[in-house]
Amino acid sequence: MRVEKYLNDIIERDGTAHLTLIDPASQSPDESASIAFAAVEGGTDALMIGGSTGAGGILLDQTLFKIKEQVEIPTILFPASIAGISSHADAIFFMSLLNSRDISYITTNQAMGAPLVYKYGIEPISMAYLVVEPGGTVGWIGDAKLIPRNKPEIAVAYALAGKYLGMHYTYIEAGSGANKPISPQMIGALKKILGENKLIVGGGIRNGSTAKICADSGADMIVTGTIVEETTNVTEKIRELVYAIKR
Ligand code: 1GP
Repeated sequence: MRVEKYLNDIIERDGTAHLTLIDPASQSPDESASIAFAAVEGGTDALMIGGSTGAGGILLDQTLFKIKEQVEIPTILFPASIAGISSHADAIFFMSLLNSRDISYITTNQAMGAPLVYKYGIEPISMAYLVVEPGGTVGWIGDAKLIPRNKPEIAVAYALAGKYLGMHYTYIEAGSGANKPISPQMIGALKKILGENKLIVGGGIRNGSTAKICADSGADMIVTGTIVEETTNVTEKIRELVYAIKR
């Protein structure tokens, strides 16, 4: 419970936590470590490590190894499949893509991966994962029956199901690089029914004002990924996002 408690304590203290998503397939392990270092300088709270395509094997291990040489904040795996598991991470978002049509993203990868998580002693953080339109690469790979962005009640139904199944966190996202983030109406409706359970929001958040709208609407954690790959000054960009969402 160490990483989960760390995140929950930050939410308690600051109102909202910021997570930086690093995709090992997008750059070299050394470059990922530089991004991680700069993101920590900017005030990010933890790193999510994963991606929909090619983020496994030696590349994943080396990325984590290099990152952990540079920073001390928690590294949390965000796997697309069993290939996204590494013994070098602190924790894993042990998630089920509840609105997938493909059972492998709902329970099969989880069953195949669970013995590795146990063997490696990685902390599992139980999470319901929901993908909203446009959904991006993860929507396609995960064969998600995309939740319409103007139908909060459908997102609420899935999130309630996840909560009743015992998942502590709900991650709702529009897909990496989405042209629009999750709507404030959907975030608000989700937070209302989740109560103490934590709500993570990501996909298409590129600046402080958008992050603030998500946080003010009820997000407990904000995830940004694409922006750290695009910006020329990671520290400054993360600082802008962190400043906007913390009290
Ligand atoms: C992907 O929601 C995250 O799971 C990050 O999205 O790349 O658009 O920040 P962005």
